[in-house]
Amino acid sequence: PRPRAEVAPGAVHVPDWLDLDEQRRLVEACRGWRGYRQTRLPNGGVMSVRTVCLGWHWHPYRYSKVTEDGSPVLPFPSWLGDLGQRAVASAYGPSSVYAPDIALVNFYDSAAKMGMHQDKDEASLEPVVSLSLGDACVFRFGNTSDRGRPYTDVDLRSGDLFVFGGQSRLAFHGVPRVLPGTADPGLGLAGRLNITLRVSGLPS
Ligand code: MD5
Ligand code: FE
Repeated sequence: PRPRAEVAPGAVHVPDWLDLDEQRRLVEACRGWRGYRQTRLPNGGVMSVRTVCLGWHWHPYRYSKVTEDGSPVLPFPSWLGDLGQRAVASAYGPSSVYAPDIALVNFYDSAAKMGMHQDKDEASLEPVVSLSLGDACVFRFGNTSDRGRPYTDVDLRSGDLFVFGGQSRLAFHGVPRVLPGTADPGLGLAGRLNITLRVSGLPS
């Protein structure tokens, strides 16, 4: 089995955190959330991942309660907050408290990538919880100064938990590639889903 690892201070990888039934239930939930879109960036680019947001909608580079077309953002379900609390307790210990109010759900087809970036649009520096489903990917975990080296490449597989907090919260990171065909056939998912849970720091 792959060991749990603190890749950098505050960045904890917990392989196989979700069992196959929990993964299936999360994939079903992801299928039920409608409105996956490719985000258009202010520089004219279009992201290759397809995203749906819960709780607060991410626009590059701010959060609001409405999507680009003016429809209300989907609600953030309380069960997902409970899952986030359990995730942070697994990574950091049972006394940690965590109350996320944003989920960004990203779907990667076999060609999708995410360039190196920082997650700094949240008004809170509480941790980000990442849950991976379906095909594995190469996750590139970098430094807090720039997009370049040093970085560490981590294999993120279906069911893995990654929690990014503390000194790692503002690290650059990205997904240089998905590894097509690596998902458990029993999951019924071609491609990769990633759920990130975050704390907005905004008034509800
Ligand atoms: C993904 N998603 O696999 C990644 C996993 C995103 C995004 O990057 O913004 O949707 S979440 C990785 C993450 C979040 C916050 C901090 C750090 C990594 N980090 O310090 O490396 O689709
Ligand atoms: Fe990110």
